[in-house]
Amino acid sequence: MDQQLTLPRDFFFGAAMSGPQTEGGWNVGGKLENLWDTWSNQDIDAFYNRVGSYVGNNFMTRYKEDLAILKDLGLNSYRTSIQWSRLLDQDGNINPEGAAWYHELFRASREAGLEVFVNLYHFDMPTYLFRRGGWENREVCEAYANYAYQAFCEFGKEIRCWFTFNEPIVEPENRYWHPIWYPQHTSFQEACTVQYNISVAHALAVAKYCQAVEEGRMLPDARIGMICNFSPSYTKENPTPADLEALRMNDGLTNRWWLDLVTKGHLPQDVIDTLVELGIKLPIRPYDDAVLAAGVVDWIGCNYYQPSRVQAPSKSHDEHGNPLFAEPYIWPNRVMNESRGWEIYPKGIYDFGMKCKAEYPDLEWFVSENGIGIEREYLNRDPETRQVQDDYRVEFVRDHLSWVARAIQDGANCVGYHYWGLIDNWSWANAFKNRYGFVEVDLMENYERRPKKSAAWLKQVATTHVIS
Ligand code: BGP
Repeated sequence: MDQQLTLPRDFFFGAAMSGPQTEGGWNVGGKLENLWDTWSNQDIDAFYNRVGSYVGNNFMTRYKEDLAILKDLGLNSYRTSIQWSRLLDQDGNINPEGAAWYHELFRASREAGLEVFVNLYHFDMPTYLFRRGGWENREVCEAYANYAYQAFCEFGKEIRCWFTFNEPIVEPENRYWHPIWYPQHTSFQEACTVQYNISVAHALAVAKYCQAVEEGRMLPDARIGMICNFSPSYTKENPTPADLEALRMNDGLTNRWWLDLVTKGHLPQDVIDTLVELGIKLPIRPYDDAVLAAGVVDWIGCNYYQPSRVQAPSKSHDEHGNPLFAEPYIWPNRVMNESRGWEIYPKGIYDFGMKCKAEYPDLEWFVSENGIGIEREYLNRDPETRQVQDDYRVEFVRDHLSWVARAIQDGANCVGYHYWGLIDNWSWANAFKNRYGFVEVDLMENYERRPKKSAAWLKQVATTHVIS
């Protein structure tokens, strides 16, 4: 793309991170164990280089420095998450030390001139609730609604932008359907139960948000949303009816499920019908229609890393007896980020914007995560300055931002861009394997922060809103 593109002046330009991946302090100040801590304690070999959840990227110690870095790079906002296991005690009441940490973080952010977007849940179920069934238990949805309400009451006068969940599809998929994360189950039925109950939990939390608004506990311009990894779904160029059917269910389960919930207050009927035909039992209770109807939000975040390309499956069930809706389709022109195994397809963000414009025209959205994680990046150092030379990061972000700018030009209702992992952070079971940051975290030097080569470019774009 040669034409110079710009982003709107009032655009949210910032960073995304999460509590469990940055804070550290896993067992201080009354914090309870969450599933990451429990998995780290039980099976540290499951984590890359045996680095568990304990320290994050040491944000609780270095937050002032990190906020100064964001500010210096010209960013105006960032997203993090409150950890349920830090904010509340086992009785569902505020843990004063946990609350004090978030008050201090939000105060320091205000002082730095940064708007904080607060997400309430980022894959971090408190372990005592997991032991009561986690998202398979409807009572945990009620407990989540209580947690959300406590957070609204505690921080309602400090925070304007709230989100109920980050990527709610990921726990059903990675914990219950595919054995990727603890407890590594392989049951599509369980995954559906969890996905349904998370949808209920989201709607209950939005209802609590509305209650807090009515009670005058929130800022006048407060807003609530949900953040999803909407990976635009594609199939082959000349698809068969079976390919299109694969596309319908893939897109239906991962994208339309949440888009319908947050814009229409119900789940997509064609997807529910297919699940019922397959004998899947959703834990639907009487009056759930009314519960889910409360789930409509003010705006959404779209985490975009890669497209989803699918084709008709070659068999109807997998080795665990779960139904197979689709198989990956390898696009002949694909470009890969080999470190992460994800396709790089910047135009996907434009396609998402156009889809929203066509199908959900009133919906405001922003890019809530986008980034590139590279393995063994520390080998690409300038021999003299030792600075990481990450030109590929500039290329990746420039290409994506260009498509964001084009989408806005073509009428997309996109109001911001948050880069994921601006300062290297802990990435679940991959720990510090793939580095996303514009700023390096040196694990050998007490988590010291050092700008990579790309940081100067980011600053230029963030301060001018011109994509250079
Ligand atoms: C998103 C998550 C983030 C983050 C990111 C990068 O799905 O919301 O928490 O981790 O992906 O992925 P990964 O860390 O697996 O490389």
